[in-house]
Amino acid sequence: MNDQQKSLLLKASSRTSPPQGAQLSYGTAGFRADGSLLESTVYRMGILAALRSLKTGSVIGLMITASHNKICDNGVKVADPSGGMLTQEWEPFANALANSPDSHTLLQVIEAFVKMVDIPFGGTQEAQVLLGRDTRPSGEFLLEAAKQGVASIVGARSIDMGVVTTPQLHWMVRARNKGMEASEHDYYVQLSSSFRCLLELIPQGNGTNASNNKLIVDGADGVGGEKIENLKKMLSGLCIEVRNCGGGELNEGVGADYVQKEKVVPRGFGPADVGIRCASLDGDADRLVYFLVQPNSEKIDLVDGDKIMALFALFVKEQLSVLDESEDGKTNRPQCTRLGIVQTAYANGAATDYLKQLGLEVVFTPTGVKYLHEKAAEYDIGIYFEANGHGTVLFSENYLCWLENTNKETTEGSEQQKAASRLLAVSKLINQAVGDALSGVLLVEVILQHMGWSIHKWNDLYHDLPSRQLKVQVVDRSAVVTENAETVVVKPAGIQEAIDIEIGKYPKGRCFIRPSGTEDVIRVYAEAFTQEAADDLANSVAKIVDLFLGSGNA
Ligand code: G16
Repeated sequence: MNDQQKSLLLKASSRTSPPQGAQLSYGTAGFRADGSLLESTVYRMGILAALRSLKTGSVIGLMITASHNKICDNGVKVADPSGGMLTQEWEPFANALANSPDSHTLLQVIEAFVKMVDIPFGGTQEAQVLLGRDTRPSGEFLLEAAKQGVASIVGARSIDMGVVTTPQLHWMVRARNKGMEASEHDYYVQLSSSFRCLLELIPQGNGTNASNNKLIVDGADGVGGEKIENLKKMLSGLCIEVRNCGGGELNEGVGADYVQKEKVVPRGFGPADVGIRCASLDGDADRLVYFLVQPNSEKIDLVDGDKIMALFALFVKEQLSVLDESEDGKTNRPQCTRLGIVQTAYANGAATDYLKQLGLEVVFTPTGVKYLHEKAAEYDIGIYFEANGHGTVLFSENYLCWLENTNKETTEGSEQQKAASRLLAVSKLINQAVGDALSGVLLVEVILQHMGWSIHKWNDLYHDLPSRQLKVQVVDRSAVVTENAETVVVKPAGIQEAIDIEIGKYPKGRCFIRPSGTEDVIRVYAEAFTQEAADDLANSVAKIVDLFLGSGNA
């Protein structure tokens, strides 16, 4: 690093410092805290994104969002060249940057890291960072902080993509690095054209009637509602009504997180919606769940991320079995083709059993798209979903090449060619960078039409075991350390044994705890044979958490 760079960094970073006494940590999906505390963190992530761009020679993304969190919170997520989450190898550097107490320490941290990973400085290479934000009021000033962070690195420039969904920004980063057109309009064009292609490939006789084509979307009063309105203009074959489009408070009694955790109707929905297919996005539109309003009740029938995954898996499996048979009846598909299903401990036990009964390979990772995505990318086709509605379908480059060839080489209009075309269209429709509620909605809708299914038929694929999720406030959530994809607590000593004793009291009981990486709480998940038992199990384990780690409030 030359002197000009050093003095630029010192001068620019002396303007902001981290909030006193706060220990910032790169969590499940980047940093999250009250928006007013994040100026220095976002500024510093601007520096990190610019350095990452220099190191990789690729475009990097920086998204300002706190997704499902309450409106006063904000956060920052970094998108790597592939469009996926920032490589985990750089997370310790992100933590060190965010927590450097002053500009001199910050400079030392940067100098040491630049040397360690050998970042090319002062060359002709230009660093480029795409910036985006959701609709939170603190987003505007935090975006300025990000711009200044990028500008603190000589040769780096930021491009402001404005208010976008998180998956749109990730998609843009991926597209730019592949040399493709990457505006918001290009995103809508890709989604709508691949959706149309899948509609055209629906077997004759299938396809739902017009009255079944109505979908009501809850936009969580976030960025997704407006974006789905834009997408809608380019679609035919689907009637979408959007509610909670920004007029009310973000994520308050609305959105995918609320609907999935509370299992009640979101604001703006009611008895008139009974029988109609409904879907909820979260605040930055990277999660999607479906639901049905129950008659005479506040409750809903939830069709969560697990069930979306089951639908996608069935469709992909159906296409693979067609491809298995060549036109002369011999096996056609490459022997090595692997379809993998990735879940977390939050997956309902009934969902996992169902997927295994289909003969699918099911594996588990800790919570967090960064873990699921990495695992799913090991397969030719990897489908990952969290029960909370975050997920996608990944296709390996090799497998896509094979599909392209099959599409060209098989007889025009044959079943094999149609199956290959469908999978190719799915790979373009569903976001390859990260879970995306907008592309998820379109894939769900077209598969339901392909199958000729109502949401009821889809929901009946299997029946969820009753479950309950709770949050417990504790003094220090980092005191909880877990193993085995978060199913076993290894610290504090003795807590797992106490949880096991509770679980033993309930037939089909399952329960785990883990520290949240996006909120300052311990999460408790319980599953049992009846709703009452699941509630009791969750409540008694919440008391154990309070006893061991306590706030004294449980
Ligand atoms: C983020 C992650 C998800 C994770 C969720 C909750 O979602 O991307 O993978 O499931 O946080 O994480 P935790 O339980 O650690 O708080 P989002 O939609 O909030 O960005």
